[in-house]
Amino acid sequence: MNISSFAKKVNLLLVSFAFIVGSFFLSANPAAADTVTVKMGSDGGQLVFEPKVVTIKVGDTVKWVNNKAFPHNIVFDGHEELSHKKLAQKPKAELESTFNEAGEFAYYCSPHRGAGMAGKIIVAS
Ligand SMILES: [Cu+2]
Repeated sequence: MNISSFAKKVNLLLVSFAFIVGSFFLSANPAAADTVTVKMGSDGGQLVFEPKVVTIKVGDTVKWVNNKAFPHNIVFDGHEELSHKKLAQKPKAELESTFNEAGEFAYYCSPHRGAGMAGKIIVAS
């Protein structure tokens, strides 16, 4: 082996090493928590959550934004800590809940429950 090909091999080794170390740090870094937005009331004024079903991961936050046909609220039966029972009156008012356990969490808007204003948050582990 001459000097030049030896240098190329060392160089390749260093590049591979840097790549392995780099990917280790990427995978060791836990996925950052996300915030997903759900509209309260469709743009067309329908009494729905949009999107109706949202899938997130543990540690993520759902932000509900007053869009149309308010006031609205957020009620998770049996989960006071996730609920926002006080009616959101103002345009663009925001309500937030962070989901720290996996599972399926159904909720509704109490003034519009009869009209079918309900949704579900699926929290994947
Ligand atoms: Cu509502």
